[in-house]
Amino acid sequence: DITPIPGPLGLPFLGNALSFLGEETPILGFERLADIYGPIYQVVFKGTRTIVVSSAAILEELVDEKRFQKLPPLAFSNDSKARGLFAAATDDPDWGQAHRILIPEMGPLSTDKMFDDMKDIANQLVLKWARKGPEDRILLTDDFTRLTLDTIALCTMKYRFNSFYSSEMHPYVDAMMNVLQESGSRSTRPAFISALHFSENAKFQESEEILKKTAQQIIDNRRANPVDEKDLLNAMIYGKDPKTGLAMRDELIAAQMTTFLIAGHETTSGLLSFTFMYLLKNSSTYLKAQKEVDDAVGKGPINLEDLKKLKYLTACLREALRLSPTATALSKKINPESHQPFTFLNKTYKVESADRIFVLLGKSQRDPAVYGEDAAEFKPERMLDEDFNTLPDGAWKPFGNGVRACIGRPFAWQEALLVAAITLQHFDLRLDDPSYELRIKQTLTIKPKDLYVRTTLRDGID
Ligand code: MNH
Repeated sequence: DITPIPGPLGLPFLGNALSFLGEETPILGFERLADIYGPIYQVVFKGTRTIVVSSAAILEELVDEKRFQKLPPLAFSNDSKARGLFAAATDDPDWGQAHRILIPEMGPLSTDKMFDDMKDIANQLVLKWARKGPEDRILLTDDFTRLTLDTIALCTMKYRFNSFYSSEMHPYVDAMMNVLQESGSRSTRPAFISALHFSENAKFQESEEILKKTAQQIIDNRRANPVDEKDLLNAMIYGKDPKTGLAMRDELIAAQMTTFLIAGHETTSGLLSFTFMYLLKNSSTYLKAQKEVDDAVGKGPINLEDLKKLKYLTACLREALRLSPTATALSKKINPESHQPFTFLNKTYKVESADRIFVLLGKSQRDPAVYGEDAAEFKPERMLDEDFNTLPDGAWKPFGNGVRACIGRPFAWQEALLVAAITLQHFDLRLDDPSYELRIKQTLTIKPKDLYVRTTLRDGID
């Protein structure tokens, strides 16, 4: 007995695109429809049915890799000569090759070795805030974006953007923002309307060129000045796929670099911004986190071993990523050989192989069935190891799942923990506007909008 999936009526051939046109934060549009139509509903974009899911119980079915797999986003462009890890399909040989070469480079052992470089950039942030002092009104998201961009570039390719030494963002960042913004809009806009956006399209192409050029420059520079370093860039230039014995071609290396620079900084910057936003809006959690850092680290330089002691701060990061998953959604499709329908709340829903399944993590991770009636509140206590490790499978998936899960998770975690700890250790932060209420800014990822803070250097710290 098949239950039909509810949803708004679409206009023929525009599908449901119209209701999203002009929407600055498409993810909130999807969430609003979930409030109306419930934990499973359907919309039609560009002739494809999208089944939008908001419950942890359904996500628990979707993470079963025998039945479902990742459906890559409509990529950054139509240029399909070389797709990076994030955008490639799992059966694309380029994905397999890059995955096998890069997985060991991004594991916990490798990220441990990046600690000193991470600290190098974190100290630049500390120095800037200390020198500028409490008179400076800091747009927190911008400084965290400088930090995460510089960190991913230094740690993985020994390249310095030196973002803290200029007031403008690096042209690369502008180009990237533009590509992200435009691909976000394109994903909900009918193709024939996109085709009419002439100036946007020209700028999009120009931005993509900047991204490619920057990546190729870094590769050329490395070939001209080889370093005896076990970093990601060397792994890509000299590494061989253990399965095929083949090395990666330049074009594919460049695609991976763009992927790493984009995927490796936007999301972590957002995570840090949201974490501080929640800590500052919930002062008891701020004080608790700061005290934990004081007890574990003291006033001296922080080291890698200290991070493992920060159980509460770890829980704060998990809780922030639960409430505000910076990568907002997962895209899935049914495996061709699997014909089992969904069951949910004793109902059966049918999924076709042409359907896109779209999981709203901001909803599924606030599911009252898992987190209770206070699911929307920031309560880091519920994310301490014991409870965290026994959560149901579909309850917390901000890094995706299975073979296509985030390859940068250990990296992001180490960086976020280090930076949160080092700033709490050195500064007292406060909101510039104590009555700040969260608003969301969305490119492909989300960040808190207009989050301004002030910082005061604490006593006895140098
Ligand atoms: Mn990351 C895939 C979230 C940090 C590089 N990342 C994913 C996916 C999610 C995700 C979700 C899976 C998407 C999907 O199923 O379609 N990533 C995050 C979050 C953070 C993050 C929330 C930080 C917080 N990611 C990072 C960092 C890097 C990185 C840091 C690089 C160092 N992520 C990737 C890459 C992929 C990915 C590369 C694609 C992996 C693959 O499919 O093989």
